[in-house]
Amino acid sequence: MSLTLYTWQYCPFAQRTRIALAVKGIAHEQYELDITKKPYPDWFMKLSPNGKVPTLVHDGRPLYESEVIAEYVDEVFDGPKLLPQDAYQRAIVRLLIAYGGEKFLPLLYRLLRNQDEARDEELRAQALDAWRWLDARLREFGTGERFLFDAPTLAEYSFGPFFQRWRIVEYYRFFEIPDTPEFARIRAWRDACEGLDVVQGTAPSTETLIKVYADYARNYDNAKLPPGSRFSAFDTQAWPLEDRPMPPRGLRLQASRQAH
Ligand SMILES: N[C@@H](CCC(=O)N[C@@H](CS)C(=O)NCC(=O)O)C(=O)O
Repeated sequence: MSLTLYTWQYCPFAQRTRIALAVKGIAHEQYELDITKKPYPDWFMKLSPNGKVPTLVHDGRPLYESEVIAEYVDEVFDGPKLLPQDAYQRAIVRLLIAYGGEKFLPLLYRLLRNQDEARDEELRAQALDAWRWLDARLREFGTGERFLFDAPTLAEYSFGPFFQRWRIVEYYRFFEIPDTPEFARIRAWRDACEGLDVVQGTAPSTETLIKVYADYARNYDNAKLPPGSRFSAFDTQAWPLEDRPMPPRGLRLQASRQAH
């Protein structure tokens, strides 16, 4: 059996795949794609026509989209189940994951990339609505104390990486979840997801994520070079993380131009 994961260590979706493989205990090769070097090699585009990590190649057969990969891995390999046995619970896990990809994460990027400080409050309020929605779903469908159900599932393994990335927005856009009863369930779930060993063990530190996503705070995504920068913040080879100071909180393009 051969299994190779094409990954990028800072990507929350690739982390979901790394978590799935770690929970199942599946030995595999890992190939770190340099997402700052475009166009990607032809051989990679043949495996992954959307040009995205994660991409998993199992016995020569490629697969992409982290949710699809996780379910495939769960079906094909032995080890602890990533999805619940119960069909209704499985559906709820998928429902939450769909919301994560379609709503929860895009709101994170919108707030992080916002350059108009006057709009921060509105975007923070929209983001809080999404957290509130999740809190309500956890109360509606959850049967667990801290996890959604009794034991972690793909819901926790998917949202763990997302919650870790919300820390970036706390830093750059002063986003906070109010410490009120209204958010008690989602806070407890966030802490439970982030606290899982497998989530922590597959993620860079918060400080590293803050440094790597500094260009997003200046609205330059996916390794695009902001004016005046020699290197993309994604380019940890050309610009080693240990050589970088912590970027200022509230960073935006305008502020960073003034700073240099
Ligand atoms: N829906 C995809 C999203 C994957 C994704 O957006 N990966 C990003 C890194 S976080 C990527 O490969 N970006 C490279 C590019 O767009 O060039 C999944 O769940 O796998």
